[in-house]
Amino acid sequence: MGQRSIEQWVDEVARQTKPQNIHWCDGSKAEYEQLTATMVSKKVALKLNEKTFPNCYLHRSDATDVARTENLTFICTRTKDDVGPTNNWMDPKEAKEKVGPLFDGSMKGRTMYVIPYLMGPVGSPYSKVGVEITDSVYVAANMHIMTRVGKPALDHLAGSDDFVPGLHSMGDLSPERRFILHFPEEKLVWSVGSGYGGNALLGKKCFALRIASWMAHNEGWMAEHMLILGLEDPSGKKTYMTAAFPSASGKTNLAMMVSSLESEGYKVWTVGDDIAWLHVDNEGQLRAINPEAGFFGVAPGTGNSTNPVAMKTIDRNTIFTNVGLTDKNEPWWEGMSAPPPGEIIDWNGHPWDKKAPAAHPNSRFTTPARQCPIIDSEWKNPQGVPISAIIFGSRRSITVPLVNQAFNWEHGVFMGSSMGAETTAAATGKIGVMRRDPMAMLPFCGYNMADYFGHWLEMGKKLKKPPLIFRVNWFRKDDNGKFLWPGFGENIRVLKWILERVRGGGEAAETQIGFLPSLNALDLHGLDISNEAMKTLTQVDKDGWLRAADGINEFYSGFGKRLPKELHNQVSDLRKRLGATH
Ligand code: GTP
Ligand code: SPV
Ligand code: MN
Repeated sequence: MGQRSIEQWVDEVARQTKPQNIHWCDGSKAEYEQLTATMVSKKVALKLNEKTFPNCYLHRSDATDVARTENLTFICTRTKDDVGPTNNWMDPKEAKEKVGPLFDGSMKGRTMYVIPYLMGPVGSPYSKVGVEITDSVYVAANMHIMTRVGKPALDHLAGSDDFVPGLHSMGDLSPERRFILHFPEEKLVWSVGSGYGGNALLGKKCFALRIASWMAHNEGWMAEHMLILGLEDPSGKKTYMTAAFPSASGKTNLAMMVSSLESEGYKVWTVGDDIAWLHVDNEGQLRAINPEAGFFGVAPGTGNSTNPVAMKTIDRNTIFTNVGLTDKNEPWWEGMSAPPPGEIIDWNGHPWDKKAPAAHPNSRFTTPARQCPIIDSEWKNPQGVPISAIIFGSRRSITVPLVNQAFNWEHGVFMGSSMGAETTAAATGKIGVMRRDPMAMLPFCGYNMADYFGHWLEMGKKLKKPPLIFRVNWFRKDDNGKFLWPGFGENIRVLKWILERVRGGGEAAETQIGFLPSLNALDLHGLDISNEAMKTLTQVDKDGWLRAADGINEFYSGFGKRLPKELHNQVSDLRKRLGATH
């Protein structure tokens, strides 16, 4: 944005949106209490059981506003080609003419919250400031948890006007008048007509991924949809890894995993669960910071058997969105526990009839990262943590093995760029549909993905010792549709092999698709899994990969001449290795 001060921008927005009053957020505890009290008095949220879930709230969003809306999300650049075939595009001038009027008087009778926030650790050269203006008290409260609000942001600005403005208004919540617009050329976000998660908490996907990926491309760093974890080995040494999985595909769970090999000394520590900002330091080492301060995690499937760490994180100071409610005034969702006795109110606020889930499949918790019992000691390190491995993963019921190591950086970029993924409830639309989701960034890359692939290739050249790249798949199914791999805490067995590979060990077979663990290379000690299942999980499905290569070629062809030639070469090399004859 041009060098406008926060005050000037706020004045301008207030003149247009006409709020009843303006609240400048300072990020204090007293302010958070005021926000939650307002949520309750305005019936935006219910207070949950103070004994068992102290300082926790339940918010029910509009029933048509429960997930990100990718079809209503646009990147607005002067040149259409700059957003590429995978993004929706609007001309910036037309976008402002069309959507601007939706903000006219949109805050009448409402409070306008001005939220200066810092993305990234305090004192980090990699952190950046955003300012969100919103008329939603729920958004303001969530931003308190997800980002560092107030002083940390103003201190970081140190009088400069270098902030990313994000204007958000609830509008009338009609999907016909819902737009999530990004203007990367002026680092500006406009969002209207949705109060939900990634559509409305503008620091998250809008700034920290879409706008940040554009900035990162220009400035030589990376903004990725990745968790960050530290894997402790028996000697106590930690090795840091990042992993990119699409929405609702296992990042939070992997980042907070309770290792089933803890008695052998392997333990996971959490640095971040959704977004990583990656920079090359002066020594040519890749380093990652978590720009966020909280977790906006998927509730369903989170329980003491799958993710006990998350359960301990969210038992206080947490906002729940679209989960069920028990007669003890506690939150409940599918996969948390057996349904408790007594009446349950579903996410719509009606008595649960058990015909549909009590919690929306994309119901969420918003919780402070500092409450995570295994938060890593380095999670606020201004320099970030050094990254030794990058993992790509997605839901693939067929073809893709449990784990597979790329031959080298370029092959790894190919693996990431061509990743297929089955869709989830995190975005509106059909669930379980296979699509290409490069680096899990399909909905989040703020520019032409061909250029993004080129940027990945360039970044590899700047690294003295590029992290090893892996592809994992916890979601392979058998003929009866059952998962072949137990997942969750057992995923440590795969991380252990990855660690061994990073250290130059770990037995592997060189195959057509990369290095696969040899039959005895994975530590399966104490795990009840059949040899047959393990075989399926670690072998190359030649026909499946030949079909995949066709799909990848088709996907790549959409980018025309802009696609880096290295990637074309990678698909034809893969086809050759698989013995393709045409
Ligand atoms: P976003 O917050 O949308 O970016 O999602 P995420 O990638 O953090 O996904 P999350 O860890 O919240 O997992 C989403 C769903 O997948 C939950 O219902 C989990 O229970 C389930 N899940 C996570 N890990 C595994 C696994 O290893 N195996 C199986 N079968 N399911 C898993
Ligand atoms: C995702 O969809 O990947 C999320 C949730 O992490 S949201 O913030 O809604 O984008
Ligand atoms: Mn996500």
